[in-house]
Amino acid sequence: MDTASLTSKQRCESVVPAADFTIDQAWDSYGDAEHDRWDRLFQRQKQVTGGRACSSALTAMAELELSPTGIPHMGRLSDRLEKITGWRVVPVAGLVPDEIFFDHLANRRFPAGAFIRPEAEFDYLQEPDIFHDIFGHVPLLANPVFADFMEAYGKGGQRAMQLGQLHNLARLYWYTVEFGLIREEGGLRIYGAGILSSPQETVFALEDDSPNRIAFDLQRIMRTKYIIDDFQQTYFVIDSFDALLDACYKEFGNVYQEVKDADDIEAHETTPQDGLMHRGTLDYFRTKAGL
Ligand code: HBI
Ligand code: FE
Repeated sequence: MDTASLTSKQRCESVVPAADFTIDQAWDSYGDAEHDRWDRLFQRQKQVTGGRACSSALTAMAELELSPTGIPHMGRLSDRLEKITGWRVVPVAGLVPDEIFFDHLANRRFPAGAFIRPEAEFDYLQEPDIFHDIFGHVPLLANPVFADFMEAYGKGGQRAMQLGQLHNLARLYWYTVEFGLIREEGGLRIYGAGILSSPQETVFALEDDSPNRIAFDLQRIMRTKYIIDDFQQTYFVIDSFDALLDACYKEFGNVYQEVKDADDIEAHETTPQDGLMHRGTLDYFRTKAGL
């Protein structure tokens, strides 16, 4: 098949992955339109994350030479990242099975989608593409403490699967790695990749009165449900990456035991024990639901 005329999404869907679900990025086969789309996504997001992304992400962008000069070559990007924290970025066709995902993280390999979203999904897509994974996740992997957290998460994931409590750990990933906020000198900032790669949620997460903003609490997060197809109704705030790592550097087995029989908490709910930094009005969600 003439792969030159395929979009990167079609190519990813047609290749047979290796046993660890990695594929060849085939960097030479991206079309000009796809490189241009990366540049437009990058320029828009770079502009909106200024003053809103955490300082670590902003400095890493420069260190890793992430720029609007076309889709990055993951091997060359990994050579730069590896020098800083030992992490590499490995191309995959899309979501990989949990145990494969955890094994990669436990070995300092971040699986990144090798396809870029089609123009029709420019503003929102369900599945992580190369822009979400590289613009959203990779800069934080250059932060040594967060890099340690991500490796520990991978190892914790393997254990959670053995205990059958993966859903508790997936919530930790969701409310930190994907949608986490951090307190900095100048105020709240973003480190979650799902926010960093979304122009609308970058503003909403920090500035809208609708969502709750609650101080990070490991057990509380593991009990909290989340929504996947809209802005978050609650964001959790860490004081620092050291605080996140310290909170998670404990025997997860005990934590799983503690949350095992506890009731789930709905995504929009607050509880009396919460370190409530902002009680959301939930207006955005009520309007959306036509309430
Ligand atoms: N696969 N490529 C990819 N990227 C992810 O972020 C990802 C995944 N598989 C599973 C997964 N995330 C989540 O279930 C994690 O919470 C484990
Ligand atoms: Fe992600």
